[in-house]
Amino acid sequence: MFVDKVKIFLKAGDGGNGSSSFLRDKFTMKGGPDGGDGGNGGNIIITCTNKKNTLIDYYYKRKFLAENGENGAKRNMDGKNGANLVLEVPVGTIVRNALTNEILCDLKVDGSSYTILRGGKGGRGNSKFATPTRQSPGFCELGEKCKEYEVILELKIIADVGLIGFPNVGKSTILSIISNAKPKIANYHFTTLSPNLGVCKVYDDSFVVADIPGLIEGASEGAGLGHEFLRHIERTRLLVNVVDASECEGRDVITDIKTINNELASFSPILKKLPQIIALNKCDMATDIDKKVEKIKKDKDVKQKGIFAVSGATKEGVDKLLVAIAKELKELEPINNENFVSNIELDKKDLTSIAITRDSAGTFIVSGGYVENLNRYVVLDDSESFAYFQKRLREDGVIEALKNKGAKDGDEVKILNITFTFVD
Ligand SMILES: Nc1nc2c(ncn2[C@@H]2O[C@H](COP(=O)(O)OP(=O)(O)OP(=O)(O)O)[C@@H](O)[C@H]2O)c(=O)[nH]1
Ligand SMILES: [Mg+2]
Repeated sequence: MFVDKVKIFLKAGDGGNGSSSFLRDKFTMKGGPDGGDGGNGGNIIITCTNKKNTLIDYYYKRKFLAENGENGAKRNMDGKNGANLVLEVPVGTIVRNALTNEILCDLKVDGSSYTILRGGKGGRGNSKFATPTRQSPGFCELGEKCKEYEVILELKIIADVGLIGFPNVGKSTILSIISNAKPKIANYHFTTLSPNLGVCKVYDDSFVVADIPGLIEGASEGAGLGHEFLRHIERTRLLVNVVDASECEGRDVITDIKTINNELASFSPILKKLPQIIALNKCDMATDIDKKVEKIKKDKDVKQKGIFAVSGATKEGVDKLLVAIAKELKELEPINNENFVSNIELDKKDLTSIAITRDSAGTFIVSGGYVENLNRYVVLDDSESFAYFQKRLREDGVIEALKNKGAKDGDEVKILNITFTFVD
């Protein structure tokens, strides 16, 4: 099955918690703090590869979690870091934030990678908080927790040339002659169900050709299979409009060219602008080829960079078509094969936001990124840690913010899991 668009869930690994412990053994009565640090959580990395050509791996399994960091332990044992999770996608895969649709990265270089989510930092163990004046810290840090995000993976094939046309006109046959590809060829409509790629060699040049499933009238709105695949040719530089010159299925060459062009134009302005070569195929069965070529040439509505009479059956004219494609490509801007990586972070860390609400009993509830972050550093039943918590609330403006919201002496305030009485 060819899968070219999926929505998946990603979560980087949480950081492991630091440990709070003191050395105790039969030789040491009052050993110092020996709680180790938590390990860092694993990152989620997207790597693109030429070895894959569909996103099928992400169709059945939709949730991807990187490993969590292990907690620290006594005897200064640090927790193990969580392993990174590497997701392999085909070259040409665009990753979007599913909430905003913003592009996060567009990987086009085989083997290149992008770290989409970073694992949480491990918390420090209590031994890290020992100072000459504070020899027995009874607190440690919790590991940083990571949130789950939804992203869209979207494959957009990168090829120099796109072969387009009605079903059964011989697109795949032409691809099989001009390139190394071995697409399925048969005498019925919609033989090709997903894009085929082939590499063509003309003397010293080589380029990639994509053959997409047949288009029909209304393809740009979803008729037939076309709609799904039109976007795959948006990244090509040149189109070859393959037409059945034998008109054997009751077709008309000019009508066919125009219908296909209308579909391209209604699908996207990018497709409308792409230069086009016309291949009149099945000329072994066609009559009046020269007249047909002239008719196309004279039609001002048909913009073309050359008309070639060919036969996929006898291979007549195919070489000339190939040379013309190679020549045309030389005139065009080279394909943009560079990765794009946006500076938008999927998991922008929120360490500062403070939200104050009141519940039905009138208790002030303080929440937000600031509070969640503070949670990592505070152990409420440790007096030193609690003193630090109070200091932070004052210095970081939480007390001030509460006053602004109308908190007065004696009001109840809930932050994290503790409820206390507000004293100004
Ligand atoms: N006589 C003749 N038959 C051809 C020629 N080119 C292709 N065919 C035949 O036309 C039929 C369709 O060819 P395909 O290459 O599968 O056509 P397609 O455009 O890829 O079709 P879809 O994938 O269904 O869109 C096959 O039976 C081919 O053998 C040609 O030049 N002359
Ligand atoms: Mg085909």
